Amino acid sequence: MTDEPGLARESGFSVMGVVNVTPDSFSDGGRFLDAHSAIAHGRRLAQEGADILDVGGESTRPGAEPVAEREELARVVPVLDGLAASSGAALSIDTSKVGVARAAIEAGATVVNDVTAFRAEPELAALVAERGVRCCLMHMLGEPRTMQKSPRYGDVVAEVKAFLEERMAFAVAEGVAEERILLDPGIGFGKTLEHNLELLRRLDELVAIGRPVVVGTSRKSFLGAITGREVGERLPGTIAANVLALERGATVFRVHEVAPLRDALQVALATVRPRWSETTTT
Ligand code: HH2
Repeated sequence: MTDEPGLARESGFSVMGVVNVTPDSFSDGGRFLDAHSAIAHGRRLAQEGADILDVGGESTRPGAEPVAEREELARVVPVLDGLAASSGAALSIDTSKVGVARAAIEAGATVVNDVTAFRAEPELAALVAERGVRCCLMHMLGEPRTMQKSPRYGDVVAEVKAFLEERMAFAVAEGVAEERILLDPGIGFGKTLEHNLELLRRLDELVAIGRPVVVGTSRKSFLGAITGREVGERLPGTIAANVLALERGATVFRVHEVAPLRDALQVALATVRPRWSETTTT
């Protein structure tokens, strides 16, 4: 953990609330497409205890079509403006485009969450370096349009780890301070059910890289594959996956429902790392 806003909760973990301003996101597409409802949703998540709000204007669900930069900007900038003025949470921009990230940073974003880890637009690394913001580098095999078409690995954890180390080295070579980098295994991004479970089971191997690990399991299809639940009924599965990730050392949790996750993570953390409960209970 660092001492930066949004990551330095006394509680020992950070919750990243998802604010999708898209017509087609896999679990909440179209619900918050107009800026007013997206801002109201983000505020609500912040009130529930989100440390970071991750604002996205392009869906990355399997099969999603790319969005033009102008459209992505029109979706996210008003929402970031509104949340910067009123939410009190740190703001993250979920984008792979340097133009969108630049405008988002102008509007107050201090985290660039790039699911391509600077592969789509490598110049994004220099922007992150120059502005001194944080970045989240995520693993994805292939690209959203095709990533779920028979993904294959030898050792999924070793390959994801090598990828994240290589991307981190690239970012650092571009001038990004190492302490501003977060890493994410990319649950559901070019992975089968078994790959996702193996990554969660051995998450400590990614934590060993030495940077905060972000996990995004919320409502994802691997939970549906196990439980048979529809996308809106996957909160219990989401909680289980996040609690296990916390136990293995993840510190940032990207979720659609903040309040129940906070409670679950607080209890889990008090159990596995008792020193945290000493500092947060009276
Ligand atoms: N998952 C999604 C999007 N962005 N970013 C990170 N760092 N980690 C993730 O696991 C992750 C992410 C997909 O979830 P969602 O935003 O709900 O859906 P969509 O991409 O369809 O908008």
